[in-house]
Amino acid sequence: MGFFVLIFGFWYFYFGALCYNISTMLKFSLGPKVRQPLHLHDKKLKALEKKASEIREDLIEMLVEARSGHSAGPLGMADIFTTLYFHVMVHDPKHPDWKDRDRLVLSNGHITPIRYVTMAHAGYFPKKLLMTLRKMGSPLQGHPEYEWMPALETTSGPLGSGSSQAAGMAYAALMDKSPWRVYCCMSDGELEEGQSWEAIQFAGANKLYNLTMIIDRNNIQIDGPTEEIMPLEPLAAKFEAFGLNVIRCAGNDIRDFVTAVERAQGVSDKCSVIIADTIPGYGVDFMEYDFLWHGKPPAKGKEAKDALKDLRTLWGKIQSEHE
Ligand SMILES: Cc1ncc(C[n+]2csc(CCOP(=O)(O)OP(=O)(O)O)c2C)c(N)n1
Ligand SMILES: [Mg+2]
Repeated sequence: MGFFVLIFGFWYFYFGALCYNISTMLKFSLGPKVRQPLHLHDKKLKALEKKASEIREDLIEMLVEARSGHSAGPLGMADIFTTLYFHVMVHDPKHPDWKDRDRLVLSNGHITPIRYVTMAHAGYFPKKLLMTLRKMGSPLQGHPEYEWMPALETTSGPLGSGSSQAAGMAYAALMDKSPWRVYCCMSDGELEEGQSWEAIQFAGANKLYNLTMIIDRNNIQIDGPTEEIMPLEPLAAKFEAFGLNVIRCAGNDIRDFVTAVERAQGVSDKCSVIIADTIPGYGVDFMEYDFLWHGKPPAKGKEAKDALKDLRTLWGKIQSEHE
């Protein structure tokens, strides 16, 4: 009798453990949920570029509908957000609270429209919700509200604060020996906010190698070019002085950005910062490099049509949006 109880007990636990493992594998081992080498094949590069174009178009349609919101920063960061959500980050839109997900903190909260569109494309929520941007009761507010959508990771808007939150998260992950990484998007104008440098100092001192800061170096802020208002250069040298691993890349070149992330992940004794040289308003000819598009959308009608035409025809390089 005792022998049968022993054999049955053994199989009971063995079978239970097997089922648990299989269900865990099924839940967490597909698609972007697995940490994979980041090497970018041509086919994937083309797919990411196409996705970024679609995202830019949806962004403009959403901003036009909202009649307010930021254009220049979000357009310039579309390639980076697409690459983060569709190639770099380990995450699961169906389980946004999965504890081992990578965290993306958007410190320059005003560019959140690009995050919303990318998240909708990734499957976090239905695309039709995008048309509720900035409306009363919508989870998609002009600056990200964690309370209304926890997948945003934080509430942001006051510049500088996200960098400290991201550094705290990365520090906690190291304390817990957790595998997830933290990405923190910041803007160049934001670096005028002193709190940023407290966070950078903390990240350098604590060798937060699991934190990658990404600076949207588009050279503009609300009132004009950054170098005229509050010069930041030599920016790379400043980060290096705080003990960070500095990488510079072309922010609208997806392959270059992926290489920068690979280099950041290859360093295990320093926090990395990617200074991404982006083009504000990227894709819309009359917006590119112009700080006046920092905080307004194209008007409904001709302006909106022209912007969408530029995006669909790649600045007129192809004759019609259907080619
Ligand atoms: C602490 C704080 N001060 C001021 C602002 C107002 N503000 C919002 S965006 C912005 C300009 C920041 O420059 P940048 O992010 O580089 O602009 P972009 O490149 O996105 O046009 C300012 C001053 C703020 N959100 N938080
Ligand atoms: Mg800027």
